[in-house]
Amino acid sequence: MTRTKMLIDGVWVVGEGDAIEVRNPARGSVVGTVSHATPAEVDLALRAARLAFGDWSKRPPVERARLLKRAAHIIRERKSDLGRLMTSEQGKPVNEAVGEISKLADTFDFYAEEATRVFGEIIPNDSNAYQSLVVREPIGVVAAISPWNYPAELIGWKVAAGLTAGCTLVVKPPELTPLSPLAIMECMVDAGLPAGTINMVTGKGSTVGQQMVESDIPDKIAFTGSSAVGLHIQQSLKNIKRLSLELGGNCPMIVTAQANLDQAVKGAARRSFRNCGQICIAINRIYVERAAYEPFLEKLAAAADSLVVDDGLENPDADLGALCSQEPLDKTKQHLADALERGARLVAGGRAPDAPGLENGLFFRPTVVADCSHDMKVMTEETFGPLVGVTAFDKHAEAVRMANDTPYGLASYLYTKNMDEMRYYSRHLDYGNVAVNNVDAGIISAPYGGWKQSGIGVEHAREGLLEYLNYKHVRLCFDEDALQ
Ligand code: TAP
Repeated sequence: MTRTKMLIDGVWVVGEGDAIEVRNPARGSVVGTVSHATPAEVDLALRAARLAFGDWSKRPPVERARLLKRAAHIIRERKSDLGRLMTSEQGKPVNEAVGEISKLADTFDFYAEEATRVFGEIIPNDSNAYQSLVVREPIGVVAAISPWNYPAELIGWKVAAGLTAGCTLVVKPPELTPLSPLAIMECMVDAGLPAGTINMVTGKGSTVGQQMVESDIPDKIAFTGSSAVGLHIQQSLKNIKRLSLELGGNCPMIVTAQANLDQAVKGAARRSFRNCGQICIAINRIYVERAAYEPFLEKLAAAADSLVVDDGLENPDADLGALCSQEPLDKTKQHLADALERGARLVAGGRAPDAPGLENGLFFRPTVVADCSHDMKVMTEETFGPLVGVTAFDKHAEAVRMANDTPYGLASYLYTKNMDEMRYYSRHLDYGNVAVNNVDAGIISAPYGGWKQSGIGVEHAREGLLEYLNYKHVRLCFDEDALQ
């Protein structure tokens, strides 16, 4: 099997390191190989980005925007192939993968449009002889590192915002899903991105990623991944750099007795089980006001049982495909066993699907456990699998206390039709995102980031672009008297 090449300084290189096999988690078969980048190759990529920065950062924004729009167009043209490639390495059903590719193209278009709207400010001084200009300039070289659950989008947020700002990048895709990110790089090269502006080196985070973090070349690290690795990255920096960390979550949903129960159940099933729960903003735990508790549980169990779990290549519109690797599957089973041992009630799932043809894949049915308490892992740790815990509450203050009882602060969800409840909960939930009567907490046009151990900085929106820019204060002194 030929190795898929890495992109360094505009050249596709095989790489001199060991081969890494990429597997289809639905079948266990090898779908491709990539190289483990050597330290010299990582260094070459970082140096190429540094060299390319001079030209790229000086180009007029409209020119950078034109290239990003062309990349968006090419990505859309190739979305079916890119989607199938993603499914073959990540496991999500093809329709979902193609949807992710479309959102990636939208991200490029969004930031291409923002490119020409990076304004500065004019600030009056104490004396009329002076004026302060505040201008924004690109930070420099960015090392971008991202995980496997959304192989295209999470890289896209960094690449689109970074390139728009005038930065150059070296990207390390996840070891489990490097093929679709490399194919996206091909789109960018075909769009005409100059050599060195965007580079991609493959390999393990603990070596390739760590080298990028420790190198003194990048001016910024843009990282999405677990809180443990995010903290490790923060602690391993060897010089001062800008840092964005988009980290883990442990996201609560609150359903009051005033909610539209059918809508709440639909939202709960979607955000607990989409992408097999392997999403940082997945609903991990649900608190339901006691009057609505049993009806909600009954409907959620039925909704979970109705979801189709299948090989995502064979069945593009399945609801759930395979989990991406053994690790989230094992964690799901551990959290389920822990909950049942501590007295939770299994109301849906709890096992692998029994359909023929799925025996070699990493599949698990969407699973709901009820009557949970806060000593269970399902309620306090991020499962990152198709498992959700549910419990009842009596007082709104109690629901807020339980929802906030976590070191994380990424996203929270509320279902109610009562305006006072909307106001109360959205004010008291300690989260970077609160979605009310919907479960789409992250949209490209609004800032998206976590509080507490869920990270620092934001992605998406104008604010996500500002993360790649430095302020420069230019203080001007005029001499109007000389004109008299
Ligand atoms: P991690 O293990 O943290 O890996 C994320 C990335 O970091 C991978 O590319 C990994 O490389 C790399 N990495 C690992 N060790 C590194 C090191 N020492 N230095 C530099 N890079 C290193 O996360 P994961 O388990 O793959 O992803 C799931 C986690 O990501 C969850 O906690 C989830 O909540 C979080 N997540 C957060 C968000 C947002 S927006 N907040 C979005 C998606 C996911 P390899 O994989 O190649 O080893």
